[in-house]
Amino acid sequence: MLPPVKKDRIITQLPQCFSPNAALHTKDGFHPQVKAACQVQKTGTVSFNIAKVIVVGDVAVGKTCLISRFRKGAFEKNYKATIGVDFEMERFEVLGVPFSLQLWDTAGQERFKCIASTYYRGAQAIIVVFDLSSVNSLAHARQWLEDAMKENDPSSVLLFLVGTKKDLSSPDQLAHVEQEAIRLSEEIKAEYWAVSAYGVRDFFFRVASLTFEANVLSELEKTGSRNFGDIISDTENNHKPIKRSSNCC
Ligand SMILES: Nc1nc2c(ncn2[C@@H]2O[C@H](COP(=O)(O)OP(=O)(O)OP(=O)(O)O)[C@@H](O)[C@H]2O)c(=O)[nH]1
Ligand SMILES: [Mg+2]
Repeated sequence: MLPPVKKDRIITQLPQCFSPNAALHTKDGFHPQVKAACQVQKTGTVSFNIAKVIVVGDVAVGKTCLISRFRKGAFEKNYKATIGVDFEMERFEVLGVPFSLQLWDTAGQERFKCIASTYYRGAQAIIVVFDLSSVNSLAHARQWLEDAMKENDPSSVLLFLVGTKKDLSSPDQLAHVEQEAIRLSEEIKAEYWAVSAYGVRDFFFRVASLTFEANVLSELEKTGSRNFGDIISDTENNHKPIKRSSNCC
């Protein structure tokens, strides 16, 4: 039997996006259907209590630090390249329902790309990481996304574009790169975040909340409780449609 979820992994409210200009949606709470389903404990089955998340991006942009900072609260200064792929599981409780993120941390080094890409399939969220102090790493983000999308269903996967090493950028540099990153996020329908390895909790809470919400809505659709298409294009409620075509990049 699993131990209870840690107190600091309990999510009772939808965390806000980083930038309303580049968000998957800007509603200030979980979808009413999701809240209702959780209340009546329709969500107690296992099929959507877990989400696979893959983390991709150039070498040394900070993918491993992003995850380890959240999981262990530690920041590793010395660079240790990921070999192939690493796997971590993080448990949450969202609206009273146990929920886990399977975090797949892939290697950025070219020579491991082939191995790492075999783990891309079946992702519910893709986190494309770039270094805010390296414009090149942002330019490569599109290619990472394209590769990861080949193995996934573009109409349902949630995308996050995350700039790391915020602490290393000057305000001017940051403003310039962020403008580009937000433009790209809008284009590929990703949610944009800028973080440093010193503070990543809000970001992972948002990933957990949005994947949870998407899983529950998808399950409700499967069971015929409502039409999923109505939810994601509900612009009246500030939902931005997340449906995208397979040639989005
Ligand atoms: N200052 C600063 N350094 C960071 C930050 N995040 C990562 N680093 C440093 O960047 C280097 C690379 O970090 P990793 O997390 O190992 O990079 P990675 O993307 O996992 O690299 P690969 O596994 O080779 O693809 C390390 O030396 C980290 O200490 C950050 O937010 N701020
Ligand atoms: Mg790594």
